[in-house]
Amino acid sequence: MTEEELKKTSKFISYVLRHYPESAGLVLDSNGWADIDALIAGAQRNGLNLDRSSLMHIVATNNKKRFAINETQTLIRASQGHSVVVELGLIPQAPPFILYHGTSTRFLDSILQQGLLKGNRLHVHLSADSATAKQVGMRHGKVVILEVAAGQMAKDGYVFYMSENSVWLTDQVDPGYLKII
Ligand code: HQG
Repeated sequence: MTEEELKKTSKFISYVLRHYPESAGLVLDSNGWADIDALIAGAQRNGLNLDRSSLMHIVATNNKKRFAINETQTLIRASQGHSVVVELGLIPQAPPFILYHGTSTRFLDSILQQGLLKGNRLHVHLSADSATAKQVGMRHGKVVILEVAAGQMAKDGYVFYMSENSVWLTDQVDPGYLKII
């Protein structure tokens, strides 16, 4: 596969494992796992040239380590970013004092009023460093980075998780914990 094909296929896998498994004829179990052979067949039906070795290559080289494989190498799931309801079995973890969220300036008024909301996804996504937050925010337009007082939130009883690929997750962030930087 060319770099372009790898990227396109990786996006397809994210899409089906996070949002629309039925579009590839997949059923996720309650923990978000899908059968690898079924995913390969579904990708092929959607015109992608995927086989087991290229799938394993995509999983191993994905720049954000977006996908996890089970021990017997029969199942695959996305490590975060779902809109379908799955139980990832994440264990609450004490966050660093400060986390970051990159977003677009066009969302700012709403965010400063309502706080960060998870929208369609299962969690609000936060980054451990501002450079990552900048990249996340740039996907949406003119970027603005918010500092999140995660340490204070934890003291106030909010729960944080870290996904298997090191994205910080929480349910919501009230405006009082946000600061534009
Ligand atoms: C914004 C990528 C208005 C929020 C990234 C964001 C991440 C509000 C957008 C993962 C709002 C949702 C998730 C409010 C939040 N009013 N807008 N009250 N609260 N928003 O894509 O965090 O590459 O669903 O700021 O790296 O950008 O796909 O979330 O701009 O980890 O693996 O609503 O996706 O990972 O956008 O990104 P998204 P996100 P992958």
